Amino acid sequence: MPLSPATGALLVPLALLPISPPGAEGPAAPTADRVVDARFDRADGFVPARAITHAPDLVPYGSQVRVTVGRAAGHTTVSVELAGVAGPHEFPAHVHTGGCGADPAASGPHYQQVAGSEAADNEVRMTVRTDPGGAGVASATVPWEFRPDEAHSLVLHAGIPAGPHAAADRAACVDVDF
Ligand SMILES: [Cu+2]
Repeated sequence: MPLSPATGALLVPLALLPISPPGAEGPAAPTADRVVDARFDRADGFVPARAITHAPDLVPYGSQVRVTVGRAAGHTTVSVELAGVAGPHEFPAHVHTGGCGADPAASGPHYQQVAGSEAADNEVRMTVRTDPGGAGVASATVPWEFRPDEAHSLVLHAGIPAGPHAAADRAACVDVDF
């Protein structure tokens, strides 16, 4: 069905509204923070979710996440804010290479700046410690910038001591194009 002229006239100005803060425009864009706000949902929903929970007991449907990626002077800072999740709890959080999927393993291995390096800051890792109300914040800064199109998710691990890197330990996943 074609849009009525009135509807079209309304849509065009809305589409042109700036969605970034004024400072994010123009040449300054590469240093602007990138923000992903999402609510965790099931992986097999009718509308593909940007944030998927694999463990609703720890990360309930509807709980919230904000991931902020900031770059400055060759450094990258990744911040994670959680609300409405289990607490108090410690969620190890890492940047992974793959996108999120119904299979927790879809997010793939950790992104590494230098493949195979054991350097402490070779990966983006942090631990989000939530309060009794299920809110928590953490951030990590590394002295490099992501290679384009090689890091696609932030994974929240359940923090199960027996399996820190098993797919079963992946409690939730957020799609972020770092
Ligand atoms: Cu991980």
